Amino acid sequence: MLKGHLHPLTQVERKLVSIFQKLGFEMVEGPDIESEWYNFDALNMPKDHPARDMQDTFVVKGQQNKVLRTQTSAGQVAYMEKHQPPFKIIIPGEVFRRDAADASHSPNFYQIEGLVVDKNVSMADLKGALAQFIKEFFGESTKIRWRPGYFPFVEPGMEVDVSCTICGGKGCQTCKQTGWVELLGAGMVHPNVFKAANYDPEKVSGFAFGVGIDRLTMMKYGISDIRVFYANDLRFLKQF
Ligand code: 2U9
Repeated sequence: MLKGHLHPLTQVERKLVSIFQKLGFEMVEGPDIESEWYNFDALNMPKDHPARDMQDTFVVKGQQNKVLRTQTSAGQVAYMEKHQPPFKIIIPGEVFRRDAADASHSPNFYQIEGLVVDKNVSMADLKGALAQFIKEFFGESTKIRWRPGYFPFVEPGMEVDVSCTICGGKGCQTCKQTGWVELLGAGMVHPNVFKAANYDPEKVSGFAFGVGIDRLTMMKYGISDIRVFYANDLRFLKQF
């Protein structure tokens, strides 16, 4: 009898959730349709922010101020309103952006975002947690490079690169001969985000990160086109 099995993105999502659970994170889920407040304003992206452009976001017809979430952090603000720190949460889920599909873009993709809030959370805590996750997912010998980066909801923000998982850092097509590939974004939660959730930024601090599940899956298995995940071609799916 021919049995079905889990989609590669689901397999990787479950693996990621289990890694973070071992690090003490609790999994939380949020809705696909969010208010503009949770998706943008509360994340320090005011009305004039370029990411809010209708060109980039799917707006839900007939429902005022509702959008398809562009990032799962929308649900994390809602979580903060209902819970008090300390906590460590991850939210996996599908997100939506009005990007034309090509080898590295899809209008719907999967993400996992993490949020840790407590007293005296530091950048060292952030780097420690992400290094543990990266080494468990890609292997102990993976090298990590931390670079400054900008995201409106964190300050300071950073981008994290890993030694190319395809060539091991020697240089290939995937890493454009640099030996490094960009893996994820992270940073210390912006005081304005805490204010939006009615937390006192003088009393609490936190770190957050976001990572594309499609991208991780592509890097782990050497897949060069994101569209294969959504094409339902059994010749591809059966390989997992
Ligand atoms: C709260 C506050 C801040 C989550 C973060 C990123 C940086 C990031 C991208 C990675 C690839 C999205 O899937 S992607 O396109 N995300 O770079 N995400 S910091 O920051 C948060 C989350 C929750 C309350």
